[in-house]
Amino acid sequence: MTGKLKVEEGDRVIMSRVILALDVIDEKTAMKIAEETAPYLHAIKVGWPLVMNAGMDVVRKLSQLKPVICDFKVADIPNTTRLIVRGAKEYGAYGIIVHTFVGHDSLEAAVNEADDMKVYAVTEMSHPGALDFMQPHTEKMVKIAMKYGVTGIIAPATRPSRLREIRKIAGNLEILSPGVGTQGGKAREAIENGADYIIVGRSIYKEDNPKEAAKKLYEETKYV
Ligand code: OMP
Repeated sequence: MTGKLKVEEGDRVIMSRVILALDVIDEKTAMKIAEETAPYLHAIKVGWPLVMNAGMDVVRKLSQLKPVICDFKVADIPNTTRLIVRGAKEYGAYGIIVHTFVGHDSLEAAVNEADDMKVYAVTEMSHPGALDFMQPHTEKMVKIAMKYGVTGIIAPATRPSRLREIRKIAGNLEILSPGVGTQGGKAREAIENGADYIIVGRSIYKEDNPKEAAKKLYEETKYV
């Protein structure tokens, strides 16, 4: 995504750069936070913490509010990858996150099975441990993700200079950037350095007023 976003028509928010990482474990809480924050979100990301407690039906329920990205960080052989991607699709997911380091055949299996569901490939994670094994291979992973036709990649808001480097090689791929807030990254800085969307969890759902927190992040990034 480039340039200015079309943002509001009257009171209705049309587009946002904020993806909520809904890592709460209780379904009722999850639905409440999702309902409150939805007007300020581009999508909702759910992962193992919520799905293990609420079951996959929560993907369907949340999809009534916003597109849902299943963060299953799939890292497996092509056949298992296909089965997981198919499962997410059957529950109405909008997108799925897979690992890139597993290589070309698993990535290809994910993209083929996903069909019109979006595939996002992890190329560099936001935590310090990503420097141990991942970062030395980021560039190669971005290139292979592009080659196999993913919709977007995951790259760290905690390292804006890396985001800038990754954007240079990622062309028009969407960049989803986690690590904003609690992990130390800054929303606007991430967008200014090449991210299209920020992924934010605790700095929204752990706030006293998640709606206000989401709105603030939305406002902060909407014209970047
Ligand atoms: P907060 O740190 O609470 O904002 O949560 C960040 C969310 O993004 C969590 O759901 C993480 O699992 C996820 N995430 C990262 O924090 N770092 C990454 O490198 C990749 C992800 C991800 O794939 O979403």
